[in-house]
Amino acid sequence: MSQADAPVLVTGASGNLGRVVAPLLAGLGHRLRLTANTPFPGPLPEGASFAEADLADEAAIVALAEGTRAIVHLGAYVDYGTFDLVLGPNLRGIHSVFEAARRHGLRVVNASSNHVIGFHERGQTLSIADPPRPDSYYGLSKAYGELVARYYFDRYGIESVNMRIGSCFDEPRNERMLATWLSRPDLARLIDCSLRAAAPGFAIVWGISDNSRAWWEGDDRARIGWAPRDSADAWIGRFAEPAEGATERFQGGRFCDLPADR
Ligand code: 15L
Repeated sequence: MSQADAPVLVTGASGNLGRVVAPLLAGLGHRLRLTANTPFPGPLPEGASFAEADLADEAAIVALAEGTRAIVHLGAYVDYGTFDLVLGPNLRGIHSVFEAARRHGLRVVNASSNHVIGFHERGQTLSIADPPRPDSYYGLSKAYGELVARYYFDRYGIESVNMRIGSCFDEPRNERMLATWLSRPDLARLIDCSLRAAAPGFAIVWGISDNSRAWWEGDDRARIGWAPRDSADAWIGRFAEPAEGATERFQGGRFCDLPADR
């Protein structure tokens, strides 16, 4: 089997993003080796295999990555929560993934999040040069993930595309998502471009569709040749105007309005 025919390892395959994106990636011609800590919901995409594993189990992730050509890392604890909730899947998990990438010489396409910058106020337009302002332990864990990616590139030359995903749902659900929405096909194409790019180096890309209300611009998308095709603009005017409160003040939305963990 040539390197080009080798599968791509996808973590978090049974999660909210993984279960939707896996069939889209298969449709774009990628052979997939799926993994998650719960069974894949439904039939596997064409040509895919599935193995259950815990992201905190480094040896298992290293073994699963053997013979693959890249890792698409979608697995995580993905909500507001305590340090203990993110410790295994997110903090140990990102370490397992980058160690697997280093051991096998693989590129990583890493699902980061807008919650890395959630405590920036709305109305400011950010670029990836702006400092992180995480809004939760989840956001902190994603900021750590980006730093791990940076470190593994500088020290070991492991390339990665770090997708700061906004709100990836079937359609925008509220006023905030007019700025933050990412369509699922745009996410699949972003991953596809990240896998095919000749030399991404260390890249950060805002994971949002072509939304005229976006707060985020200035990233590394040109280096991977990605441009979104969808837009939240068709939903403008469909949601009630926001009320006052932290949820409406900060870019991270409801994560900024929740009580402190401790
Ligand atoms: C995320 O990172 C979460 O995984 C998702 O559930 C949403 O909250 C999304 O961000 C968002 O900010 O809308």
